[in-house]
Amino acid sequence: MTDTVLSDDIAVQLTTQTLNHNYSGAQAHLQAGTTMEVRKIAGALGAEISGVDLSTPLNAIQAKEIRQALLDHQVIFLRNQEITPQRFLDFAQAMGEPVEYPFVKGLQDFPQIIEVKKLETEKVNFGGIWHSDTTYLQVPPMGSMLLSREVPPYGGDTMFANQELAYEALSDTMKGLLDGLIGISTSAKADVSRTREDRIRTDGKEEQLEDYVAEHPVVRTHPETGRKSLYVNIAHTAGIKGMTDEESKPLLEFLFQHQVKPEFTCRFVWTPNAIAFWDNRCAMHNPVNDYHGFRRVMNRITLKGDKPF
Ligand SMILES: O=C(O)CCC(=O)C(=O)O
Repeated sequence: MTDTVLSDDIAVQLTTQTLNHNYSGAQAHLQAGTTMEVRKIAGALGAEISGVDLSTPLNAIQAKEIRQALLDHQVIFLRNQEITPQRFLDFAQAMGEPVEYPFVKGLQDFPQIIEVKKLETEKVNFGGIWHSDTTYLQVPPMGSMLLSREVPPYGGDTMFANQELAYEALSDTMKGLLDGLIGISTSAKADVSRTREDRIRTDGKEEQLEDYVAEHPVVRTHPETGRKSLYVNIAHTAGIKGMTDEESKPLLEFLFQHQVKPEFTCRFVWTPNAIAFWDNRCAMHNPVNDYHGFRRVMNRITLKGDKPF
């Protein structure tokens, strides 16, 4: 760590030396006056950021660098952030526009923060299937973030998959076939609905739940980076516009398997007070349900996106 009484120049020098010593080969980025470091955790996607303390407001440089790290790595992680719901919301507001989750009530006084939890007595984990968040909405979220409040002694990792790499790895002929197709997403697919049941029972919104359906391109273009990625997922994509189920099923089944090949993924091992912030426009995620008998509690915020194109 850098001693804060040092001048910025010396502080940056010292921190650089520390980085070179501890993390040779890691991707590091230092800016005068900050000690933020961005370190990849896997070949495909994912980077851990250190040198940021979210218990005080971010300055503009830090906010910009963190946002850039998200675009560069698709999912970013910050550990040791023991912060209040208000500070978590402040961080989310510095990254985008927090919105409410459709099915689950927020915390008292914080409607945009929901609890994602699995109790000791439960067997099903919330969102426990590969997906990009709520693609059944007309305007699906740009990103989502989780802050770990209680973690099991082992297990409960979250996996992520890079959908730009998944698209890139396809043959030109398959890319040509997929470009221009429209996928149909629904909130009612049985496998994912089951993963929400426990939470809806305890924390569900009172208003009548509706099923949502939305149409989005099978290959979407990232509105900030311009890169193309696959935008179907086994949790929500139920068909392809203009195709019979018989026609779309084998194609979708191929894509569902292809898009989560191990070489497109990374895996985050949670510690208490860690944050994961992912970009739903180009990455999918899947929390691993391997910790029956233990409790896992997260706070989650969703960030507003735009209509996929
Ligand atoms: O619990 C997790 O790690 C992820 C949960 C999830 O799928 C979500 O919040 O969208």
